[in-house]
Amino acid sequence: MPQEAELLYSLKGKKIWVTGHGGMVGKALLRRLANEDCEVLTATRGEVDLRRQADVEAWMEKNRPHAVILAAATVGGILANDSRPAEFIYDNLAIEANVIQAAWKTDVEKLLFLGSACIYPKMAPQPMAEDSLLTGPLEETNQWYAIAKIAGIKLCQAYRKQYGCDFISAQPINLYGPADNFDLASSHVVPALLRKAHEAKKNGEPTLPVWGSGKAMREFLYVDDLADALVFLLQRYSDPLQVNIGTGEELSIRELAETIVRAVGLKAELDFDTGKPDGAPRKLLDSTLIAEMGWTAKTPLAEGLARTYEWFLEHHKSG
Ligand code: GFB
Repeated sequence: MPQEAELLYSLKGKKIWVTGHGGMVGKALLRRLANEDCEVLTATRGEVDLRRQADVEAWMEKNRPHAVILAAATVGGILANDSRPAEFIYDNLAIEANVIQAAWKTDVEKLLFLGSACIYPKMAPQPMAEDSLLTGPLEETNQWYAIAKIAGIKLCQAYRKQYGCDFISAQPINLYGPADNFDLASSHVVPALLRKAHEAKKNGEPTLPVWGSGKAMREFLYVDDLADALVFLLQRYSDPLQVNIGTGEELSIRELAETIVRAVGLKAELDFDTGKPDGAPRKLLDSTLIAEMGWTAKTPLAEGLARTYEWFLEHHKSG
């Protein structure tokens, strides 16, 4: 294991604004930051709508965070991305532009922007390294979201170049974990299959519906590992290049469905619906850069899935 990169930014005594604190990533960040000697700031959508520039500027002027983690975003699974393109591009562009501009205006010392692995070209060589950004066409189903996330990375680079701001960005591979979105119309594959498997077991159904061919390859990162990586980067990274965060392990959607079926204790056949899109054929990040700085993911998929299912059982009692 490489030696940990040197501490560049201490969080001690700092006010850190976690945007998107109500979401799965934001909640994991609050859990992780509770171990640091810092003050965490949060704001509800009622207090500040991040899509409104005047709201964001007024809130930042008043609260003056030292650091900002930009985890707020309009997100969703493959179908939500494909069917709500305007929301995915507009909301995310507006949120990023407003928060980054206000962070510069209020002299924020450090900002971390959260991108997404879908920024890389559909046919990028696998595993996808940071330098494959903008080398080819995007996957069609989530190009709207990807363009917004690429713009966020470019905003950080531009403010660093023109104004010398210490704004960095990172992109995780597909995430899952407690407080994920379990709504079948907008969720990602892990919560969708956990819920569907749970319901199939409860109703004694002989099959489990799985979208697409099952051949698409994916890599999954447990959200508490992501939060740990983000805090690590906040403290130890200060460069324009966006940093990949993954586990280095991939599996097919079929294998994922089989793992979930076992985790839930369901006895059913998988029923693939090829009328639904597969999306990108393969998404595996090259996470060498962060590994060389001394950070690696800790939670094995089986353990992360078990904890996520536990959370689901606890919070969807009628489910
Ligand atoms: O997780 P998911 O929606 O995101 O889908 P993407 C991953 C794969 O799982 C696709 C299949 O091949 C789906 O067809 N799948 C199988 C299912 N059953 C289901 C199901 O019941 N629900 C869902 N949702 N998928 C998203 C992007 O792409 O990844 C976002 O659209 C974002 O922009 C996110 O980047 C991380 O990996 O295909």
